Amino acid sequence: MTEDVQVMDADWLEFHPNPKKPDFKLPMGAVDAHCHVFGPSPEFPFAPERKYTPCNAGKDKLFALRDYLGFSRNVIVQATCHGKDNRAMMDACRAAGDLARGIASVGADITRDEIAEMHAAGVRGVRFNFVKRLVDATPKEVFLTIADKIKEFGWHIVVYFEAQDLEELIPFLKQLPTIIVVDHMGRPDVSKGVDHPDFQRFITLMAENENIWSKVTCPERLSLQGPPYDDVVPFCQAIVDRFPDRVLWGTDWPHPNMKSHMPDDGALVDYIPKIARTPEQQQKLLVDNPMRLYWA
Ligand code: 0GY
Repeated sequence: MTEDVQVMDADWLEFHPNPKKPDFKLPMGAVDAHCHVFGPSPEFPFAPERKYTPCNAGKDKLFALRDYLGFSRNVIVQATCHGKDNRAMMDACRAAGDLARGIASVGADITRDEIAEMHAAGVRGVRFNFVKRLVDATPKEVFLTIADKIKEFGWHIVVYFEAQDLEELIPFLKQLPTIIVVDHMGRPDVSKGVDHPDFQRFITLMAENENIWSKVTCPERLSLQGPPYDDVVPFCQAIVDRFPDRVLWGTDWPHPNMKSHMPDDGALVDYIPKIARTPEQQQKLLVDNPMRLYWA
């Protein structure tokens, strides 16, 4: 096999082919603030150091889903299968005009000119990934060097980690000089319940650090019960109720590395009023917060 034919992993689950039309009517200007593009690999090859080879899921399909579900904008997060090659993400941002922003993955050698070029394309942050099955470990000094370089552009830092790693990460997170957005609520173990010290550690972290935001995303990844993911609702509610001005929501399309099932993106939209129960909370979660962070 040559590298220009990048066949998806044998156990790869493709995104839902025909999601339902959501019953929940999104507020005008809603932002899908966590989604990805994969390739398409003939144009944008996956990175040699990737830990998985996905199906192709390019910008055209993402924008079609955006329109179908009723979103106005996307925040496209660099997926690890593209490593630090941000071309597919930046191409999607440019193609969307002002309707998409991006989160990049970069190295400590990134230059001011390269950051400026990314900014012009719509990038507004970098992602630091601590999930061992997705990336090789990066020294904290490297991340601190990157943080120092991007802060003058007003960018923020998205962090992805798993609940068991939070305690060790807290001193590092407190060193970061920008807004920090935590992916998927720090991936709580929902079998332990909202009151467990592990999840309360995350709540306390947000309470004590006003620069820390959370995506209340990915019930399909966190749920032990499966659809309709009711076991994840209390976790999302706890964060939305307490920190309504620091939460974001996204589909996570095309849902990398889902093994149990592939969520219906329309059903995920219908989940929103379960976790943000008032129109005021929904407006902040879906419009005001992402617009302030990505489009101000
Ligand atoms: C997510 C979750 C995952 C993958 C990635 O960049 C990625 O590869 O983010 C995952 O496998 O948990 O947020 O899409």
